[in-house]
Order: sequence, then C-alpha cells, then structure tokens
Amino acid sequence: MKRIVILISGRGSNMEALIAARDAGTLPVNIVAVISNRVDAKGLETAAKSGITTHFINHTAFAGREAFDARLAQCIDEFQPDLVVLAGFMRILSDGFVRHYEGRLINIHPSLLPSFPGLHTHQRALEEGVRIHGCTVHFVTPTLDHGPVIIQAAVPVLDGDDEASLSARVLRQEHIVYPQAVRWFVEGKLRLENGCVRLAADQAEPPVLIAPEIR
Ligand code: NHR
Ligand code: GAR
Repeated sequence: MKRIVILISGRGSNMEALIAARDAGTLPVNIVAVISNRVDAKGLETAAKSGITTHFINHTAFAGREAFDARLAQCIDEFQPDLVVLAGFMRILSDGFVRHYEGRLINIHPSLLPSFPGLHTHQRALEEGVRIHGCTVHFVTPTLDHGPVIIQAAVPVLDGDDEASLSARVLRQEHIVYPQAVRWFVEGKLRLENGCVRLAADQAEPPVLIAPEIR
C-alpha cells in the first residue's frame, strides 16, 4: 500500500476527510504521519486519536525558511512516503524543498486557480463579486499556487454570502475532491510528466466537479 505524509497547520478537516475515506475502504493508503508546524493545530489531536504518528516542528525555532524546510524534509523522509499532502499547511515552501518532492507533493487551495492565489481567498472572491468560486488540487511547484491542476470543484457565490457561508460551501467540495485526487495518485492513475498532469481516470470520475449546491 502507498504511504502518504500529511502536513497541516490547523483544523485538519481535509486530513479528516482523507482518514475517513481510508477508514471507509475507498482510499487504499497508509497514512504514515501527520506533521504540523503549529503545536495547537486541532488536527494533531484528531490524527493521534486515529492512531496516526504525529510530529510538531516549530517553524519559529529556525533561523529561516531553508533551515525549517530542511528539518521538515528530514522528518518527512524518515517515513519514506510516496506522496506528501499539504492539507491546510500555511508555510510557503522553499525551492529546494519543492524540487526534492517534485511530482509527489500536492496541495489543496481554496479558490479556482489561477484566480486568487495566496491568502484570504474567500474574502477576495466576495470583494471581486465573482459568481463562481471553488477549490483546486494541484501539484506544488516553486511558484506559489501555480502548479499544474489535478482537479477543481466549482460552487456558486450567492447573494448574502459572507466569508463563513462561502468558505463552508467550498470546504464541503474540498472534502470530496482531495480524497479523489489522492486516490488517483495511489492507484497509479495520476502523475506529473514534464510539468503537466497525466490523468488516466475513466469518464465516471471527471477531474471537475460543479456543485449545484445552494445553501
Ligand atoms: N510552497 C510552494 N513553494 N508552492 C506552493 O504552491 C505552495 C507552497 C506552500 C504552501 C499552500 C498555499 C495555499 O494553498 C502552499 C502552496 C501559505 C501561504 C502564506 O502566505 C500562501 C499560500 C499557501 C500557504 N503563508 C505565510 C508565509 O509567510 C504564513 C501565513 C501564516 O502562517 O498564517 O509562509 O494557499
Ligand atoms: C482549507 O480550506 C484549505 O483549502 C485552506 O485552508 C483550509 C484548511 O482547512 N488552505 C489554505 O488556505 C492553504 N494556504 P482544514 O485545516 O480544515 O483542512
């Protein structure tokens, strides 16, 4: 069974969705470790309760990004993962780190990239007045939030939405598309080839999800 390491910084609901899919038997994967850069990440507790090995690496204890990333990579590599999954991980990763995991490092970002890279995506979507918003799973490359897209889910922006209602609508879709992307990877249907996504999924599971959801 393929081995994955999950990196988190907070709540860990995307991590939970991966654990739930594994427990339901729909995601054949060995979650070998969950690593957080924040000691108070709720996801650390959740992971430990599921019997998963957890680590905390305090980024503020390092002189700079490279030093933190080197320690992080050392910790990850001890688990010999096939795939490293960023799930609400909030530290920008240096070029060296990203190159080391080329083709085996993925992220979920709470917008329809290339719109709204970076932080505060839901607030910015509301301010721009877009009618469609969503999330993107992508391979991580050195350029922040610009890696090749694996799968996207779109949701409507509704009159009266605020950051809470919109982010909740997007999050429900995140919990569907992230397990799907990881499943494709561990089943050998997904890989990065010359900087492009190669996906061998059948038509029953297209790499786009349009949520008609109006709540
Ligand atoms: N690293 C690289 N090189 N490339 C990407 O595409 C990355 C990445 C690291 C994280 C996740 C990303 C997101 O999905 C991600 C993608 C953190 C920040 C950020 O500005 C931006 C984007 C993402 C994650 N972080 C601040 C920093 O100085 C800290 C913010 C905080 O701690 O709250 O690192 O949105
Ligand atoms: C998710 O919405 C994820 O897409 C986003 O943070 C939330 C984490 O929630 N990620 C980023 O913004 C990365 N910079 P979770 O901890 O409950 O999975």
